[in-house]
Amino acid sequence: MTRGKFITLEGGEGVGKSTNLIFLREVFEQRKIPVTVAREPGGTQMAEQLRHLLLDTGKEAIGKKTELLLMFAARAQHIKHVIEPALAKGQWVLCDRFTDSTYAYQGGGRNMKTANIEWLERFVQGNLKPDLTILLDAPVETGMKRARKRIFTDRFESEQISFFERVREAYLVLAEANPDRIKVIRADRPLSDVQDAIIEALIPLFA
Ligand code: T5A
Repeated sequence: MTRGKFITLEGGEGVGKSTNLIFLREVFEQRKIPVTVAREPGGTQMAEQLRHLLLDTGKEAIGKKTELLLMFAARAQHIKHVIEPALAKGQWVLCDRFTDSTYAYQGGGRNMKTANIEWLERFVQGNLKPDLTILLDAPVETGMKRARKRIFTDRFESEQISFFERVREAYLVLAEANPDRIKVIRADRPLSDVQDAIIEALIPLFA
């Protein structure tokens, strides 16, 4: 059995990750590629409960360390119960956010030490890394404008613009350091152009 491919979609708020995940699922289904669609934080019953704790604007402030550890706790469940079994069965896994989000949000946004994130990444994931990461990049204001159309604002969306500028910068630094894995696609243009660029980025994996 050939192991499936692991593809992640990344980017700041409102850049179009969920929209393009749906598009990609259709592309795979048309090509008869078996696919599992997932999101982080979340993806299992317990990980979705952790997502709720992480995104809820509750009364008790969540410390930076708690936030980081809960992200990896949810990820450990997700890997064990969804991602690894699907890849082992030959399915492709399409995931809305993964560990690059932790480097961007907890590392860039919250200024947490990269070395701590790297240690947790090794501890939780072993050798697991995405085969391809599509980084949708747009000016912060563009993404926020799109995200604001929604009724609910989660805990992260309540952050200052400067937080999201740091997140964007951290993503671009990651992309520069991992040019083979991370493909940056400009997301501040018509959706059809974004989707053409996504397909182009996928071609090497289809070969
Ligand atoms: N987080 C997550 C961490 O801090 N650390 C971690 O390790 C992880 C895994 C999760 C939050 O958790 C944080 C980051 C996040 O803040 P989420 O809901 O998964 O939250 O992520 P969000 O970024 O908040 O999701 P959004 O729904 O806001 O953004 P999307 O999915 O990027 O955007 P989407 O597809 O919903 O599109 C937004 C709107 O824009 C339109 C869409 O139709 C939609 O209305 N749109 C476009 N309009 C014009 N042109 C285009 N090209 C468009 N593309 C989309």
